[in-house]
Amino acid sequence: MDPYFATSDPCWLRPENARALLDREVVVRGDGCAATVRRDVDLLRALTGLAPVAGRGRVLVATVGDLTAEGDDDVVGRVPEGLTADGYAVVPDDEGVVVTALDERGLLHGFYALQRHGEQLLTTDVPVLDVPGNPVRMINQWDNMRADGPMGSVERGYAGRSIFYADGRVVADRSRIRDYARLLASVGINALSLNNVNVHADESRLLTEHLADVADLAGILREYGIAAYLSVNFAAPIELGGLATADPLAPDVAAWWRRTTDAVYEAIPDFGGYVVKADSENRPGPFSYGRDHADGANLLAAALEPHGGRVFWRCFVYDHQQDWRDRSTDRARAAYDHFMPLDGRFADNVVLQVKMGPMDFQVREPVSPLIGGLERTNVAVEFQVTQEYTGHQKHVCYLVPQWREVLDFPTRGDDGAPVREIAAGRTFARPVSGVCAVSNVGDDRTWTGHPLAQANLYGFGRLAWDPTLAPDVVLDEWLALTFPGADEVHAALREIMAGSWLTYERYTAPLGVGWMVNPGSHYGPSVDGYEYTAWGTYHFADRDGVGVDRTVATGTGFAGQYHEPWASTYEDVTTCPTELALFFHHLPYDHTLRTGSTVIQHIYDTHFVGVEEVEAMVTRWQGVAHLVAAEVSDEVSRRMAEQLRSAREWRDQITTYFWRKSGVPDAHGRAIH
Ligand code: GCW
Repeated sequence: MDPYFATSDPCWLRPENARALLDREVVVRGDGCAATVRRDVDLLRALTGLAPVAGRGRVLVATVGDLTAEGDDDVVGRVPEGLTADGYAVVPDDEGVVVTALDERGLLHGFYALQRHGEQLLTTDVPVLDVPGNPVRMINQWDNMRADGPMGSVERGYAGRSIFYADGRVVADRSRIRDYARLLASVGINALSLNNVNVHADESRLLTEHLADVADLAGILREYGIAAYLSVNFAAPIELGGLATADPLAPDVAAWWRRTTDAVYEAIPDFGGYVVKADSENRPGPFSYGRDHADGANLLAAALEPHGGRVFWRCFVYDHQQDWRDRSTDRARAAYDHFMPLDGRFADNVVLQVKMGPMDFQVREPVSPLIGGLERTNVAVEFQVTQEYTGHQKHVCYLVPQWREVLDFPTRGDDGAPVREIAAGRTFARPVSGVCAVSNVGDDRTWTGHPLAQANLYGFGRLAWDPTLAPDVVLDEWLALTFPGADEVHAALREIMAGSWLTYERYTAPLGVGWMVNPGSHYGPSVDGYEYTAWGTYHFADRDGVGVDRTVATGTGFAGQYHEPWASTYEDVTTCPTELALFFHHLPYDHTLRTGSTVIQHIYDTHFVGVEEVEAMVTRWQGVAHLVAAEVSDEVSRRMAEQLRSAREWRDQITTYFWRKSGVPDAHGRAIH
């Protein structure tokens, strides 16, 4: 029998959560994802010893097609309108409930919903419909095949080594991968890219030499309704094919991609497609051949098109060899400047994958203007679940509120479409749009290093499925599933986690200016760490003020990339949201913000308050730690101690730096060094 989280924490899929389901007779029809449901039911019964209890009723799991064929017209007639691919309905009948869907993936999602919502959903007296808000719900692994490269086993991974690869090959024991697929499917993820977007020589060969292993991984994912993707090297025709060029317009290059892709589909008929990072941070791309990114993306799209595959082409393209003395170049502008002129030139199976902000997953950024700019191109918004700039999974930082804010932002201004509508492809009919996120898991027993960081993976999946879910609702779901029945723990963790993103923002880089982290690791404070580097991530603090002038009038002009009213709102310091004040403006320390506080006093206040909030978190946690299993609580306690140390270090370095620069003392006379 397959293992069920044999070597790891089951996260939110604790077998006891299935009790209400297992108390009932479960009848599953079908042999695709339905077979997975049947097997998981058997596994859960074996693990829990729970058998159907007389009088509790039965749960029938079957597609609409199946029900129709069996003559269950009454049930089919009561399926609410609006069922779509991957979605499900739960319809009460005389014997209990029927979980139904157009396809077997939908059955799988319904099955996990019955574990998530238990008795409440199983006893519904009205038919319930739940369909995904985004067609594409993708996770990107940044996993490397070897651990000895500069970025280790998982680039920006904070939870141990890759669960997919070791020593240059796909791991032999794939039970952990199956458990991961189960976790992802349980929150509705339907696509997974299997390797780092920085494709090194080993991973490049996943496409060719390791294809049998990839097919095996794709087979596991298929059982869970997840399509496999590979990140590919744009220069693969040279690297793997021995060609002299990777020029997207060269016929032999196109032929190589076609042949190679045909072979992939022969091995994996439902392969998802490619993810590409090109002309970005030393990755090869079309620029080397004097071509643009539409030429590059369409090359791969043409190879994938006959098979129904897609290219996720990343827009994280900027000059990472900037001269810090050059004030005319602004990294924030780069994605829009590169890709907006190409809108309309991409093939139908190209999806532009745009990071949520114009810079790089900072704790606070405005929404990328490219998301609202593109009108004739599929868009997927990229989020980062791994906590690269948000505390390396040593700090508690529940990111769902940040993502929800991005998804809600009415970036197109007057036509009102929020990012979530754009990502869902509802504006301008873009059928393969959606959301992607960089994974935060590794082979750590808890999957995510910090046990509480599991909430971010859970939350991303839930928001990808339903981008209108409230962050607190998602948090409550996660708490209930992860710490079943522990009300006091829920109350404490709710307080600790709900506002933890804003707390993190308070004690780190102020007012949207970003970075101020140690170069390379991106952990811990170093105010000038990136100030004189080539990365384009500056704060420009001097004795008079701080911030980046991105206005059209006097700065880099970035504010002008937005639709109205945002262009004017950001341009004008009196209307620019306070939390983005230094992202858009270089302000004197004595400038009065919209909050009534001066810039310098705001910096002091938020940093002192941020640390006080972490102190309160620690105290709150200490009150309930004994109610949680020791292996989890020790891990949380250890990491919280580090969070507190680090937050104090941030506070002290930031306040001291700005006091020394400005000479302005703290109005409240607190200790600055
Ligand atoms: O945030 C930066 C990271 C890189 C990463 C890059 C990207 C995979 O520091 O490690 O590379 O973004 O998104 O491509």
